[in-house]
Amino acid sequence: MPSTFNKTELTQFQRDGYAIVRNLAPAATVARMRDVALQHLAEPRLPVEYETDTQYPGAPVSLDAPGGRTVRRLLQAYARDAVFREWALSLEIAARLRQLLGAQVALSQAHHNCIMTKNPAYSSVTHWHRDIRYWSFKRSELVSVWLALGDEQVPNGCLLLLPGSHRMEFCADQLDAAQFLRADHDGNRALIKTQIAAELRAGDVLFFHCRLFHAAGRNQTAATKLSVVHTYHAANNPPLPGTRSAALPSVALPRGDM
Ligand SMILES: O=C(O)CCC(=O)C(=O)O
Repeated sequence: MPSTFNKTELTQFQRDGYAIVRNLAPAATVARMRDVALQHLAEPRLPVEYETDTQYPGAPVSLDAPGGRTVRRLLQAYARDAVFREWALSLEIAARLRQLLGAQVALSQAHHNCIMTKNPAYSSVTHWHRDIRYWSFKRSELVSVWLALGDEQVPNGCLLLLPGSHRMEFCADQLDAAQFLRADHDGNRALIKTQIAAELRAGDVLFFHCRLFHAAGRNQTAATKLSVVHTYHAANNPPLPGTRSAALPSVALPRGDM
C-alpha cells in the first residue's frame, strides 16, 4: 500500500494550501533525475524556457545579452525521460492526490511539467503570484507537486508561500496588470509579512494549491538549484476547450483499486 497524507497533513493542506512530505522520493530516483536534468541542461535539450523569456527582475534582457541563454525551465518533463514519467504517475503521488482531488486524477502536460532550474549567476526574482492566473479549467482546483532534487533554502531561492491565501479573495487593485500581488498596496502588506519559506531537502515534496500565492528570490549560492514540478487536476475538472490548458492531452493517474 502506498503511504498517504495523515490527518494533520490533510488539515494543513485545506487550511494553508500546502503540505510538505519529507523524503518522499527515493534517493536513487532523485540521483537519476539529477543526472538526466544536468545532461539536458548542458546540451541544452529543447524545449526550454530561458531566464530571458520570463522578463522577471534580474533576468538577462535578451538572448544575446550576457547569460541570455541561461535555462530557467527544461519543459515537457513528462516526455523527456522515463524517470520523470514514473515519478509523475507513481503510486505515492497518485494516492495523495486522490485525497486532495478525488478518485480520478490526471496530470496536465500543459502546465509546469518541467524541471525548474535556478542558475547562480543569472537567476531572477519571481514576485507573488498564484499559478491559476493563466490557467483555464472548469474549477480553480489544481495541485502542483514540487520535488526538490537538492536542498532548497532562502539563499538559493526556495519557494516562499503565503499560507491560507488560496482561500482569500482579492480586489482587482491588489494585483498588477500581470496579476502579481502589489507589494506597495496597503491591503497586501500584512499578508506578505505572513510568508514562510518552503525549505526542502533533496527528495522532499511540496504539494500546493493553484490559488496559493508564492514567490521566490534569486539563487545566491554557487550551485544550480533543480526541482521537478508537475500539476494535476481531477478528471471531472478538465481544461477548457480551445485554451492553452487544453493544448496537450492530460494523462490519467493510476486508480486506487489498481
Ligand atoms: O522558482 C521560482 O522562482 C518560482 C517558480 C514559480 O513560482 C512558478 O513557476 O510558478
